[in-house]
Amino acid sequence: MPYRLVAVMPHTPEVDAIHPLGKIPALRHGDVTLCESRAICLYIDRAFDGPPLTSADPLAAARIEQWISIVTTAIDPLFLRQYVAAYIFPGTQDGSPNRPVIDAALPKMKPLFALLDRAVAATGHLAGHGFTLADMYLMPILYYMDKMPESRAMLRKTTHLASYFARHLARRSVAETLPPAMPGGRG
Ligand SMILES: N[C@@H](CCC(=O)N[C@@H](CS)C(=O)NCC(=O)O)C(=O)O
Repeated sequence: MPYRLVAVMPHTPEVDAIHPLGKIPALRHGDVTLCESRAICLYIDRAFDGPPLTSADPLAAARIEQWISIVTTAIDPLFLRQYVAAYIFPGTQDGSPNRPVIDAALPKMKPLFALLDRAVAATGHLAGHGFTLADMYLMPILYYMDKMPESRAMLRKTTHLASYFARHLARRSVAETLPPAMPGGRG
């Protein structure tokens, strides 16, 4: 769907007006306001025509939700909020990457890379045989993994996951939603 991205920080008045905790993303569509990414995706999926992001089949839909939940509760907190954050919001005096935080994350990330590698090995997707919302939750995380040195090496070693990432990165919808360059010249 066509959209207009308004780049605002969390806890600014525009965001606070929509999200009770001041978090992004937040959506405006006419008079509708919504927050929380899963709720926003549900609305977009059901309110507009186009290929479904999830499935009408109960078990297929549950498998998609299962992987969204694993990505949001196990992968995202470690990969993004601990590891990537230690590079881009390091909290160090000179702004250099926070090595203790990075070094603590790496051994915990390794088995999760292996888990994801196994998950996509059979069909090239996280759930079922097509590109779904579960893959849409994972792709942005892999995008950042490919930008940082240790995670890039881990990603390249997981052959199924690496080819999954390369294949889906070429999708038009992924290319059109790549984030702006990161601070420090990464990406
Ligand atoms: N469960 C939320 C998480 C959103 C979230 O954590 N957003 C971050 C930026 S990626 C944020 O706004 N952080 C500010 C804060 O937590 O105070 C969702 O899925 O939308």
